Amino acid sequence: AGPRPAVLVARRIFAQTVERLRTHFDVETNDADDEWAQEELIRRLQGKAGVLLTGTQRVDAALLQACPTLRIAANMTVGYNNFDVAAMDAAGVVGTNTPDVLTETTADFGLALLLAAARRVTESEHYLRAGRWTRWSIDLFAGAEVHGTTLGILGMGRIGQAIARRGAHGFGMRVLYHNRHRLDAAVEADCRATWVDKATLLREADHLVLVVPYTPQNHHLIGAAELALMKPTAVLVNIARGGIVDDAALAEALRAGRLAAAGLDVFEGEPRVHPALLQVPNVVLTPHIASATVRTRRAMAELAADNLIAYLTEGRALTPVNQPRHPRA
Ligand code: 8YV
Repeated sequence: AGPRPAVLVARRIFAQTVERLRTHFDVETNDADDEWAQEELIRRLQGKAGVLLTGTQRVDAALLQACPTLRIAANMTVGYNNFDVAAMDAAGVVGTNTPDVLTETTADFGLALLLAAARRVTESEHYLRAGRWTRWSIDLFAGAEVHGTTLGILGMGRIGQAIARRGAHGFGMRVLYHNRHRLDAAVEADCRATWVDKATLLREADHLVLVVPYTPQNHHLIGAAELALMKPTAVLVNIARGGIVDDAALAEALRAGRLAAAGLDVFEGEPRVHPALLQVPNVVLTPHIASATVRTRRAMAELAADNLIAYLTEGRALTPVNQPRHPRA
């Protein structure tokens, strides 16, 4: 056997996971809670065969060219819009993500945001904390109904399906979805979900949850024109990626009462949040935590590490997003 491969853990993760990586590799870590600048990442990647990322740093042609020893980039995320997959294929570098382990946890949070926004949970809590609750009132924080309404889901992958099952089976909702591909009849039956075109989905949904991957085609998939199709009583939830929604247009629709409320876990240009969103009361804002339970974040880190170990010791990644024809040796 040759020397142990070297890997880079580009963000602070769990010590236990790093220890496991150290049993196989020479490991360099980033123990600060800040992301390295791209040039710094490239500098640290010199001589490394693998990298563990948290889904924000770009793996593009420039990085791949500047890091000729890199063979695998393991995201601890299910979304991998930080990967230029075509460039990785061309360079012979494998990318991996962490599907399945976060599906149910993330779906739970989609429902949490929908319920919180519809039932004005955070808005009313701020009112209470501010000492403004002095009496019962018949329409105090009267919100939108959730159970028994029509749930729209845009993007019907694993998480979309898990949300559909919660809506249909738990809340007695009628579920409509739009996806590039229709699901198999058996999956549709299990989710009790019906495929419709995008405009019908926007028009008919009482509430709409976004769970599509972020691709160039999905940039501002929900902008002013799409918001105008939605019911003014609707709640919009985004647990997918910032950039799928035009945040300025959404803030304006919320301000003008053209949409009842929104629940947002992801933002264009996060961790910055569009200042207009901070000004409207009828939006629940959370800092990209839909997958953040103790158990799920551990499972994500472990799966990312398992991908590095499996690929660099046995040549076979567990959950690859691409299959380069000529992998780097
Ligand atoms: C993570 C995510 O919060 O999986 C994804 O696509 O966006 C999230 O689960 C995050 O990027 C942690 O690595």
